[in-house]
Amino acid sequence: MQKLAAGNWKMNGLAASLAEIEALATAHPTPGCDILICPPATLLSRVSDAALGTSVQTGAQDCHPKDSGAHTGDISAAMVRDAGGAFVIVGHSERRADHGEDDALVRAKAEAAHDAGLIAIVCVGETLEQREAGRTLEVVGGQVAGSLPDDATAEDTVIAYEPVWAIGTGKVPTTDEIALVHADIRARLTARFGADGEGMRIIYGGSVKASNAAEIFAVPNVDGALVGGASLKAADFGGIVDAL
Ligand code: G2H
Repeated sequence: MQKLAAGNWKMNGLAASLAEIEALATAHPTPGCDILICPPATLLSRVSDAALGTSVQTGAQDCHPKDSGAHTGDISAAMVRDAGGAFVIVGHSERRADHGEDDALVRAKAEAAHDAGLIAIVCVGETLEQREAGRTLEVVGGQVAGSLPDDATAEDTVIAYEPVWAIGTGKVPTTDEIALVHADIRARLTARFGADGEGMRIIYGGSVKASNAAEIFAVPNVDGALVGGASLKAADFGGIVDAL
C-alpha cells in the first residue's frame, strides 16, 4: 500500500504559508508516498489551488455530519470537496476534548466524508491517565469500533493512532509500544472488514519529526504519519516525506 505523510496545520497558517506548499511540491515532485496537507478551513481553497497538478493533496481538519443547513461556523464534507480537498480528518483528540465529540459523532462525520467522496482520517488515541491504568488497547479498540462506519474500505478510510499524551509534547511512545497498538488495531480491522481491514492504512501521530520518522516508519503496521508542528515548514515536513 502507498504510505501517507499527512500534515495537520491545526489553527496555524495565513496566506504567507502558501509558499510552504510551493516549496514542498517543488522539492518532492515524485515522492514515494502520498503527501497531504490539511490547512485551516480558511486556506483550503487557496492551498488546493496552489497544489493543483503537484504531488501534494489537500484536506480539511473536520467536517459536519450534515450536508448543509443552519450550523453556524461549520463546514460540510461537500464543501471540503468543493474547495479541492480529497481528505478530511475526523475525531482528532483536540476536537474530542475541545468540542465534546464522541465516537457516534465521529462515525457520522466519517460517513458524511464518504458520501461526499472524501477519504476520512479517523483519529483514535488514549490519554496518559488511561495508559497508566493499563487501558490503552481497550480505549483505542473501543474508539476504532465506535468511530468507523460499517462500510469503511481500504480506499476511503485511514486510521490515525495518536496517543493524546504524545501530541505536541515531544514525548513519543517506544517503538514497541507503537507496534503493540498498531498490531491490535490491525487485528480489529481485519476481523471486522476482512481484506479491506488488512489494506486500511494505520498512521501514527504525536510529535513525529524528521529525526524520529525513520525509526517510527520501520515499525510493522505503521503506514505513515499524521504530523502537526513539523508539517508547518516545508523543510521539516520534507524530511518526514523522505523517511517514508
Ligand atoms: C498530533 C499531531 C498532528 P504534533 O495531533 O495531528 O500533532 O505532531 O504536533 O504532535
